[in-house]
Amino acid sequence: MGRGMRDRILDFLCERGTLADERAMQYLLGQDDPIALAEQLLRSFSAPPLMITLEDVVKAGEIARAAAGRAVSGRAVAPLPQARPEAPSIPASFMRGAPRAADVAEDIRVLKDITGRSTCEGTLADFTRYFRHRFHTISRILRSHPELAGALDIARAKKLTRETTIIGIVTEVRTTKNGHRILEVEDETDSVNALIPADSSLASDPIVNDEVIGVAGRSNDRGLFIVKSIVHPDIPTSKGFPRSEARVRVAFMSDIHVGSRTFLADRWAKFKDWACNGDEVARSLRYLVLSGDVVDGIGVYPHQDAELVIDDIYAQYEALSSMLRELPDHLKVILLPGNHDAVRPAEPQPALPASIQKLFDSNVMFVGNPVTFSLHGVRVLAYHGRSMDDFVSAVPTLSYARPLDAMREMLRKRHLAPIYGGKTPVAPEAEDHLIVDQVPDIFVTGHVHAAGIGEHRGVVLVNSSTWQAQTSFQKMHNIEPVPARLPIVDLHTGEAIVKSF
Ligand code: D5M
Ligand code: ZN
Ligand code: FE
Repeated sequence: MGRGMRDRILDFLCERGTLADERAMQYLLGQDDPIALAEQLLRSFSAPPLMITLEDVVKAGEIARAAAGRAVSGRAVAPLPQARPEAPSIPASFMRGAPRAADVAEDIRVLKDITGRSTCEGTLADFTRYFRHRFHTISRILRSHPELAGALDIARAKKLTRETTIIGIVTEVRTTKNGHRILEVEDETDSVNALIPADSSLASDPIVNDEVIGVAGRSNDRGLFIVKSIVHPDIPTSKGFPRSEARVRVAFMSDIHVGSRTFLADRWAKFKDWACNGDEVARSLRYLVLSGDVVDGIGVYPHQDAELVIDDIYAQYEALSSMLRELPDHLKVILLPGNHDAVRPAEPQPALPASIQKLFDSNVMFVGNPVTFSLHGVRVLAYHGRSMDDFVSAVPTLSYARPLDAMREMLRKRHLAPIYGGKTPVAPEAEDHLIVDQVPDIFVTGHVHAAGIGEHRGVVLVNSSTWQAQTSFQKMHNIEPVPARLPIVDLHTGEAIVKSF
């Protein structure tokens, strides 16, 4: 179908306050009746997103299929393009000079963890207090930026016509028919519609609901605040790596999904053999961080029971415990929960309960999700990463295949899960524990079953891999996992590698 249909679809979506990204558009164009499908698609949202993605289309199709008991369209959805990061070969510098981890005393300090400190009951007062804490904490970070030192209350800035700066929480993001973006920005005094012109270079900045930003611009006579620039809190540019004295290494895993039919026992066996009898790198591993979804759990997604080989939650953790027991004694395991684990799903999640902890040896330490701890003075922020589901659906330029990009946004926004009310359940604690208040040296997430290492302003980024092959649920969602990769970071140099099994 030609341009005519593309324009009709765009007009149809625009009139309803939304747009489709290119892949969603291509999919719609390939259908027999794109407008009817688009209409059906819009019905699947309580409020349409700024930009509809292919994932949204696929999901809406599944919901419709389940409801109608038949396919929306006979045609198959083209598989999503996936990046397949190949592990770089391990550099020689990583192979030499590291001490044996067994000779280095453990040095772990937990710096921030909700475990045992949860106070929230989920009342309306809790929510108000939660958002006020978010606003104040991130505002303080923003005010340390010289361009925001003189930021005004929104009520005052609305009365002035000269250029001013404001700080507020984004309560809504929408796009006008003409492609301008309007952010509703609120502080404790008032709120204002801030307009980002369609031709502005800021148009591609991924701004999401409930993040706190600084805005420079000026009020016009029609009550709009015309945006000149946007300031994200971000982290300082000048951060160096702290270089621990001990040259030991930390390895990262997540999403082992023990109990699942698709758990990759053979790849795990290769990892275990290497960890126990391997090279100098294996011998230099002192810590293993498990960032959630360590077991598959029970009843986490529809018809999961058909995909389980261990259908008892305790038996799943017992199996994991046996696997960890076979690893070298000096490898200290730090374990946080994810959305498949047996603890409340609302974030911040406390550590697994005592009834599960007692199944493990003392070399396993249980912490909450997220958690900040230090290893030999190197600060690690570990977060399972559920909010990436919300980032990927809210921001067209982010994808499941590129988790490091979403992680960079978390650091820029100084918040692990800014979007409230999406797929990530957030508990309104007295303080917002998902704020990145202390700048980490290493930031790790899992959840998306990819693998990668990177860097953002001196912070080492790690997305840890899975030990589970594609499930039928992931197949439906076109999620192509990159399993059995082990990111490893040197605590002395900050150097990171990924080893494949
Ligand atoms: O998540 C495994 C993968 O599946 C990860 O990429 C997120 C994705 N995922 C999880 N839940 C959903 C829903 N509801 N829609 C789309 N994609 C999803 P895991 O946490 O292991 O199940
Ligand atoms: Zn997972
Ligand atoms: Fe997960």
